Amino acid sequence: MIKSSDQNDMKRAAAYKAVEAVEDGMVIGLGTGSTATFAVEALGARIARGLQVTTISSSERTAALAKRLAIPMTTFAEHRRIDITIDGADQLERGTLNLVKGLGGALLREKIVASASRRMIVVADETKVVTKLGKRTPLPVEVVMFGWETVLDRLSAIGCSPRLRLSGTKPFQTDGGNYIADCSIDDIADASGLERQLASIVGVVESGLFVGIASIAIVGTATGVDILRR
Ligand code: A5P
Repeated sequence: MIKSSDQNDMKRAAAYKAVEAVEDGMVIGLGTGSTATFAVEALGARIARGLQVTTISSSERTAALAKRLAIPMTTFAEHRRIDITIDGADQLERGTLNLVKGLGGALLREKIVASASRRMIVVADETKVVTKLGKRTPLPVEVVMFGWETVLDRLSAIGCSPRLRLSGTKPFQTDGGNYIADCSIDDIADASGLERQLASIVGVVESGLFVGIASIAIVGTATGVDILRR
């Protein structure tokens, strides 16, 4: 069992290493979650020392943090392309760098930001690395609010076991005002196939499967950081 303080040290080490790749003049995509937060803080510290960049956040939560840290922010209206996005993951598949993301609920904006990026650097502690995507965490699927019950039926029909995410007694709502179905899947044998299948269900907005998007992963371990490539 890894202590949470050790896990935080690993997340911090990975995030700090990733921020070393940021250079003057870049547009940076800011991820969401505890590991991405370490990266935002490290970026804020570099900006305070004179680094000149601007950023696009993948959630309202991250945007609020960036604002607090006086990190410059822009929008896709001003910058269509992002140079580097630094974001965490719930599962990171060794070899392919395919990911499961979205436990923090920001998967749609995270995927838009990552997909618009020349490079996505995944930052994670070693507990996130898996040999095959699947049962370590549920696969979050963002669905529209209208008719969500029927969308969850369709998710069941393709072999996912969906559960509507709650916040207290009410459905959890994303920044985009949608719901999330957390799908239990034991073994994701064909991530691209599953992603296509999910996208074909009317009412599914996006899934937390990131296939072929991550360029590199920086993984914090008990002894330092490992760099994983595809
Ligand atoms: C947010 O929606 C998620 O995709 C996070 O990036 C992911 O859950 C990893 O979060 P932690 O770094 O907090 O584990």
